[in-house]
Amino acid sequence: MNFYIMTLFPEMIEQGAKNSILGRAIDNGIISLEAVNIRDYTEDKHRKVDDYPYGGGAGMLMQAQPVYDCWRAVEEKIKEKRGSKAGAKTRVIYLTPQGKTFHQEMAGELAKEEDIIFLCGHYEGIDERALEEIVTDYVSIGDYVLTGGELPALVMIDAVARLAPGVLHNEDSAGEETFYNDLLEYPQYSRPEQWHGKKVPEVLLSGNHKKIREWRLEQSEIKTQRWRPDLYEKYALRKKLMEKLVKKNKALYADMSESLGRGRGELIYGGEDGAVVWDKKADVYMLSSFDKASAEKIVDQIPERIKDGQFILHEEWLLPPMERRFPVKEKMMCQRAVYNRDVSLPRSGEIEILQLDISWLPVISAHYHLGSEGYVEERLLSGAIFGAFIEGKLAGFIGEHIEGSLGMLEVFEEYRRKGIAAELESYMINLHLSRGHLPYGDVIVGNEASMKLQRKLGLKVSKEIYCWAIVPSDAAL
Ligand code: 6GU
Repeated sequence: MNFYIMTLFPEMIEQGAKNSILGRAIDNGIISLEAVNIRDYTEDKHRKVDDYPYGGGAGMLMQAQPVYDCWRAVEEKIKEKRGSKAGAKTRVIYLTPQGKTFHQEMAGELAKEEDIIFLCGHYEGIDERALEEIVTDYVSIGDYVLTGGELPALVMIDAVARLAPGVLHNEDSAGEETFYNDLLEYPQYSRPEQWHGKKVPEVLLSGNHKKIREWRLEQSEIKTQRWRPDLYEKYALRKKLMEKLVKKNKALYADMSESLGRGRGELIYGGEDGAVVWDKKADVYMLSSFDKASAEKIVDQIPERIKDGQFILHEEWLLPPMERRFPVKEKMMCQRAVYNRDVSLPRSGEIEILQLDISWLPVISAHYHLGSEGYVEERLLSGAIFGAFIEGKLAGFIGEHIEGSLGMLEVFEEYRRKGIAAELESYMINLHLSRGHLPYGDVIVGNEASMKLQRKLGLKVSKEIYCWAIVPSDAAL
């Protein structure tokens, strides 16, 4: 990930970024940062970059020419580096108190970019004509006025860079923290066990991970309610719906409650008559209409701009209004299997199960037919596919789907009837339990082999049938 900062004060950027974790990530080559001096591009013989605003008013304005030429040079550099891979125009973020307020989700969005250009203003602003030609995003870091865009650029770079893979060593640590779930972080303690007469809470010394998780959640809730009632309100709404879904039908609605509970689902609508959850990571809409009369209204909760995608319809009566609005191309009828207990499943120990890396792409793609090669590639890169090895040879694999369900199970012909599928699934169930997740999977109606396996491992299979509805993007044209 590469950051380019157009500024009149390059040392300020360099000084600000060279220490701490950000500095380490730069040294390790995980991210790169280049401060470009706008003044180097002025055509003025006195190296002047500002002038009085037409029409009068306080202060000076940065002129269009040096800003524009500086941007051209940066763009040129990026194009050269990308070569034939040149894609869409590089995002150019203008730091200004008039911009949209920066937040965690925006950081997540920007972390997907390969290159980002920041434009730091000074004086009273920049000539509008240059902004019109180069800026893609106007961003502020809060409702107060600073003397320039350098500190805001550093703030944004810090927040975005730490989300890039490999910047934080513990892959999990970017997920489970403040704002991830509309909850503030729980309090933390390190040695010594007693300090200033205060003891570390007993539960943290217990070694009981379930109890610790529960205590931390409770502390987060208390803290959020006290200090950020605005966030707490959002959280409480979601929690209430989750509890309702679990009470109504834990198996059928496991996808929705888990998406919300794992902090990846956004509650688009939640009422007495149904709910719509958007799983941000998988970009899947999950719909539920508790009574037939509300079906139309529930489908209407899907934002207007959505023209295609994947939808999980939990009740059959959602299908007619869905098909009136979207050209549904494919319907996959499923039943839900959930593992309701919190005890791990036993493992034989004879079969080795390992996370598969990207080098397995050809093998997995050749055997997995319910998704594209691109999907398998994404899953492998996310570390979501695991293989069973017998005498060092891959005998089969299992995965976690992008929306969080267990699946992609396949045992190669010559290794069947040896209990490998059960081993793989037990492994995944235990893994999900250790993360505090409810293990669940989708079983395609009529897949008796899978049904039998689920029951054997103690999963409960819903009698209700739900529908995966797929609306391909070209059908929208
Ligand atoms: Cl992005 N720029 C300036 N100058 N002041 C700010 C800001 C940006 N965000 C908050 N205050």
